[in-house]
Amino acid sequence: MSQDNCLFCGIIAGDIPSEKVYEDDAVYAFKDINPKAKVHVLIVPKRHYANVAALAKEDASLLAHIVEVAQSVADDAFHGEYRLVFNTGKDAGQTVFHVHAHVLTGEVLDE
Ligand code: IU
Repeated sequence: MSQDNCLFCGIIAGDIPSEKVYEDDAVYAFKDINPKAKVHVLIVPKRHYANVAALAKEDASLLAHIVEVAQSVADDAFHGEYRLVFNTGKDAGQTVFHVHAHVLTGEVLDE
């Protein structure tokens, strides 16, 4: 279910350009336009949830699937090691209110 005026719903629909990394029936993954690591991929569920707490409550197996996709991105990019971040709420740095996992990998990360 997509939501009007949602940037990531627009990316999933192909209305807004993105650099796709992976896609299946449930999720879409693409390169972050402002990368914070050598490899910075965003993984979003195709169904719109505002944040990770809503996703966990409504569909925990979809959240687990996002973790599996993150693992696979890092397996390809950097011997399976990665940082997985869900900014949750404006004051925590969330700017797009369609849940997305930041996968940071491809290099040794600062603490
Ligand atoms: P945040 O956790 O909501 O702050 O993350 C939003 C991310 O979406 C941020 O890292 C942006 O660089 C990224 N992004 C993008 O990849 N493509 C876009 O068209 C826009 C934002 I706007």
